[in-house]
Amino acid sequence: TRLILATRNAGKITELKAILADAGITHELVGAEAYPEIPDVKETGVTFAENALLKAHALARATGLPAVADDSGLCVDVLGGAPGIFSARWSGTHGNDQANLDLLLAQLLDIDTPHRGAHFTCAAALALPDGTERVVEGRLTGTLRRVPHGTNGFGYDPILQPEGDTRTCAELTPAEKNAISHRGKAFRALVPVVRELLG
Ligand code: ITT
Ligand code: NA
Repeated sequence: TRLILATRNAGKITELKAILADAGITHELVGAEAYPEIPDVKETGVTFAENALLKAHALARATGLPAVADDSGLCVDVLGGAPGIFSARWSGTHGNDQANLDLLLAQLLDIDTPHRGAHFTCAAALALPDGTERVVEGRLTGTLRRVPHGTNGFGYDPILQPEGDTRTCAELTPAEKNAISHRGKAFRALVPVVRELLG
């Protein structure tokens, strides 16, 4: 049976397909781009979990199929957790990864702090057409580099260096990133729930 990936972010879809398949999920995984007639839901939540649930419910309701959604972002210690849930639109243009990253680096230069702690958070939500819902979270902690490195991944990957590594997330292979990432942790935690509710 089909499991909808309630996201239009190509970087997430690539990672989710690998994470869920590696965890033994055999459902046909179909991204939201297969349903262009379904409008994007307004992300009006104030937490990652709320936004992930909004996106999962919208797709499950509109398709009549189970849906999983990912709401995620980068939380910077010296910025009080910003960009956080606003990570995808930090520069003003939703989904402009380069502009978002450039603005964040400029803001950190302005602050000129040696404190470079940050983490990625991912909320992974599952919603069924009947309204059943579950949500779990995962985190990847590290430090922010001053200069972007690497070309793998997406978003803020070129500046986040995971704790215990000397490379940025964009210098990891996809398998290395998925093994430690916020998204990998959240969706691996969601897999038993998918099995319990979908079989
Ligand atoms: P959907 O709502 O369609 O899923 P989106 O890109 O709008 O796509 P979010 O609102 O969850 O999704 O925004 C997530 C942003 O956080 C994304 O644009 C990245 O900039 C950042 N982000 C999340 N996970 C990341 C990762 O693994 N590596 C780098 N940046 C990440
Ligand atoms: Na969001």
